[in-house]
Amino acid sequence: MSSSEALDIKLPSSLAAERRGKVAIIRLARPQKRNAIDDTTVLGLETFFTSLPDDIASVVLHGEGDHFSAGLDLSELQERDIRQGIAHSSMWHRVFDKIQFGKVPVVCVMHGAVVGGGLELAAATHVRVAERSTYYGLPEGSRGIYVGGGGSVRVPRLIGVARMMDMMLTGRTYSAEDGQAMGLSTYLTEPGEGFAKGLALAERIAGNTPLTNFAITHILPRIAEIDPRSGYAVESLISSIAQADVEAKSRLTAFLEGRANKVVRPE
Ligand code: 1HE
Repeated sequence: MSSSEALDIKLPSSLAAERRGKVAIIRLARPQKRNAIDDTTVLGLETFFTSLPDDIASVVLHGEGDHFSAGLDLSELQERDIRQGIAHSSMWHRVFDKIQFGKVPVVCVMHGAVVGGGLELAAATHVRVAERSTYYGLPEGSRGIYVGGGGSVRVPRLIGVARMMDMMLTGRTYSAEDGQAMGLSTYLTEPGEGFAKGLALAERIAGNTPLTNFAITHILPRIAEIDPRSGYAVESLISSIAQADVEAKSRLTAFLEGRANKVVRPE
């Protein structure tokens, strides 16, 4: 495993960044407020995800303290009018889009509360790891507000409209195990083991070719949203582009010559 090094990106005190080899790590670092996400933090996330050095190949996002994130910083909500509310929500959309459709794949490691905007943030990443302490909620319904960070778009794609509706209408929360069964996470770990798992996954992802990672994170979700006939056409294009890459050719040759690892059974 690579050792930790500083990452030269200027961030607010609510965020902390480092790098380990080709993996950049970003930590929500405001545990005294349960990593509630204020405007400064959202803009800091934008700075981070748009300033990654070119030799970074994947990211791990995690949170400090007992909770991943308590969502939107509610103390900033009180003074906004409708116009300011729309601008604020649009800002979250812009920033979270830079995560989902950014330079590199992002692995999110979750623990404790993953609620409201915290769940929206996690949903904008590509692979989610949940420690068993994780629980999920969308308390917006009971607070008289509504999700504004892209949750209506991303969360139903993970768990369906009906479950999200239930969470918002009734305040229902889900455990880490339920979330794993429903698709909110795809890895479940014991408490304290999520970061190591997330880092190992990010290192594995960093070993893929950049073109393949681009196809998987930028093209796959778009194909899933278009009509199947157009989807097949886009798939033909991106698969032929990927396989024409020199690195793809050398990897295929390595397999055919018995020098590449085989696909193994799950543990
Ligand atoms: C906060 C926030 C926050 C904590 N904004 N300050 N999100 C929520 O509705 C979740 C609200 N938070 C909670 O339910 C709880 O804080 C937790 C379950 C996450 C953690 O509980 P606990 O007992 O560990 O901490 P605490 O004592 O509730 O909070 C510690 C401090 O963090 C306290 O401040 P202090 O100055 O009194 O110490 C809390 O006020 C503060 N804090 N959560 C501001 N969210 C783009 S739209 C998205 C819309 C949403 O995300 S709505 C969901 C908002």
